[in-house]
Amino acid sequence: MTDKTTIHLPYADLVALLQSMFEKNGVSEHNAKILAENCAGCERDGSLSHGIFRMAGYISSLNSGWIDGKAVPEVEDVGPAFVRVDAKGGFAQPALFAARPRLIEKVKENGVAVLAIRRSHHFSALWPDVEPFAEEGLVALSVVNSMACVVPHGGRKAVFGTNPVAFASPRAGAAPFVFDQASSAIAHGDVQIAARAGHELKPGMGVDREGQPTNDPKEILDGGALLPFGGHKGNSIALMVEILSAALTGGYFSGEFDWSGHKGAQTPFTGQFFIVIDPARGGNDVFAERVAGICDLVLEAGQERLPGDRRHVTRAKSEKDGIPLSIDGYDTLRALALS
Ligand code: NDP
Ligand code: PYC
Repeated sequence: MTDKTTIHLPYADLVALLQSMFEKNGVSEHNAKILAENCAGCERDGSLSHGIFRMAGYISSLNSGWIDGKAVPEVEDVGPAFVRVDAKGGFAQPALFAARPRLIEKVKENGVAVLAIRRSHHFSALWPDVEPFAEEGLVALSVVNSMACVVPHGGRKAVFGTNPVAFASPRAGAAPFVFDQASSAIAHGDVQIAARAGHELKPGMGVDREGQPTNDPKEILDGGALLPFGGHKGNSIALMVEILSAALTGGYFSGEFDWSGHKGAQTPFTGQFFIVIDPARGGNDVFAERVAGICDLVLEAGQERLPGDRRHVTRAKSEKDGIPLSIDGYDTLRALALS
């Protein structure tokens, strides 16, 4: 029996649709292609909090004048192992794209290099930024801060963003090992999705506007806040992300930028940081086999699956059958595209 509530779109068709939407809303052709591939890749892999669900937010932000969709990032070579980019108020992904060749050259030359992006908007998942490094045999770690919606452990006022950390490593005989996780108990996007669907959250994820624990996503969005994952430990990771992504890069902290003059702005204007390592410099020529070995041990010990496995299963299915979009989601997207 065919499912009449879902349509399946080839990746290339979704990219083309999203690219035209970005271009129609003031993004240059070059930047629009990068963003469309990123967004379609999230949808293809089932990273639904950062797939087509985000298009309304991208468009709203662009139309508010908060982002420069045509920004041309300025890449600066500032040391043997240090690349810096001023994203000039544009998106982080074109800044990464512009800096990548120089960054990889430095990693090959020195065994390690860092990339500091500032004055950038990041509105997506972080795994698409690190996974390609691991596909080229490199180890990569990236962090990005966002907008203040997370109260520090034991605190009363939102200071941190949902501040994800993503890590990617080559793994012999399999796709790279990749994890990508917010330092809040749940990503803000998933709170919005739960609110829209009328679902309660698990306990321990957020507080209402009075600072009282709540499982109601609407109360969290309406003046409440999220909590760091894992109490004081997640809190320190969120703080580290602010330090690396903003203090070190010259970008804004999550609670520092002022978007009040841009009605409809939704994209955080912060910074992003990367460390990329050539594992061959470790003197261990079976690095990727060792990574596969420890992953196997974890699975043999009883962990049901590894991070990234769900995405790869979803990706394989999308590549075979097309990317599943609910008819409602597709109609909303097309309405946005025509508006
Ligand atoms: P999840 O908690 O859903 O997943 C975090 C990681 O854990 C993923 O790598 C996931 O792999 C893995 N994982 C989940 N369940 C299991 C399991 N049962 N066993 C083993 N591994 C598991 O993600 P978050 O809610 O923390 O974040 C969602 C997204 O939001 C991320 O992509 C993040 O980058 C993005 N985000 C972006 C922000 C920004 O400022 N741009 C801010 C905050 C979040 P898998 O994917 O395979 O399920
Ligand atoms: O889901 O927390 C989130 C988020 C913030 C910015 C982009 N995504």
